[in-house]
Amino acid sequence: MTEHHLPAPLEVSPEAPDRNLALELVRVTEAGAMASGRWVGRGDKNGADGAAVKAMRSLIHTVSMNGVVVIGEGEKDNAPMLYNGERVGDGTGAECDVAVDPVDGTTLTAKGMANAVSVMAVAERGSMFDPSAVFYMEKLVTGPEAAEFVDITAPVDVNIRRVAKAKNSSPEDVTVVILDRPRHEKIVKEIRETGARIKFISDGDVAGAIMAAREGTGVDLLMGIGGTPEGIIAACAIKCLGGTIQTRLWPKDDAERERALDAGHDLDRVLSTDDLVRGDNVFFVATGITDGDLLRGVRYRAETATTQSLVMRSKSGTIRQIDSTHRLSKLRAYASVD
Ligand code: VTB
Ligand code: MG
Ligand code: MG
Repeated sequence: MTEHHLPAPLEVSPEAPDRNLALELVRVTEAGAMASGRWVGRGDKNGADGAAVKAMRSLIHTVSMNGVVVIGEGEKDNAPMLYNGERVGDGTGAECDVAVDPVDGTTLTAKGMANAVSVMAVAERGSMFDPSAVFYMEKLVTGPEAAEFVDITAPVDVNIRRVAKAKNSSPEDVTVVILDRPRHEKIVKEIRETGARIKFISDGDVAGAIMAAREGTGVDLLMGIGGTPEGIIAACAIKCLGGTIQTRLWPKDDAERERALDAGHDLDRVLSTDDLVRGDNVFFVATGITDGDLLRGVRYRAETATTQSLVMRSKSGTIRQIDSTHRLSKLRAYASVD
């Protein structure tokens, strides 16, 4: 192969977040997972969340970035720290938007159920959608194979048939992941009528979205209504994985609808991957808390804890799965329950 057959080098502006950032960020979600992992099955979701927030916060300030939390705790989980507007990182480099969900799946953690993860995403400053107006959004996620054929405004059966066709299969071969909620009664019926299979999750639609976008998980589509912050974090993952996320804000009542309209939101507008996170300088990291479809959960031994993480960067499209062994004696600060 001659030299000009090689891909052109990626253009990275000197102000853009450094590529090594991804590997720095993973320490933060590892810390969150190791801390909340001690709370697995203890029936205390706030305890699990608080432990993750505390651990992440103690490390996030050592990361080489000049970050502002735009999606944090606070509103939703009443967590005391990692609030929106908080500055995080060591203050070096270009300003960036930071999204954190110290535990996506606090109930999953409290009950020792599958797929609880500690997640974080970083992108250029001003690139993430502001999730504060409407708590929920309607979501549709699929991977690269079917991405260009789906349309959240089309009927459910149309999307399922199109995904099936894109994958040279039939609707019966398609598996849809959806949060198990009464609000999904109608969509569940419509999915079943196509013959498609359903994987219900009780929480954690960031993991659900990644399952839908990633090859080899046995899941082809995510549908249904979940949290807006989780939609933006999922969009960061999709930016790295390929595929698409299409969403629409879904006000839970008239008061929220009015507030959103007053704030200038167009509730019919389809917000897709690029609306939820602009640009191509997106970093996404997740560490498993409990064992799940994507990641193994934290394991503790006498001297060590092991974690498994997903580390991705949109610019290069590299997906890393990182298994780490941590020396507990050196990490007591965030590896114990108290
Ligand atoms: C959603 C989903 C999250 O909580 O926000 C859900 O996006 C809350 O749904 O992944 P309900 O209000 O219906 O309980 C999660 O499942 C976990 O934070
Ligand atoms: Mg959370
Ligand atoms: Mg969450």
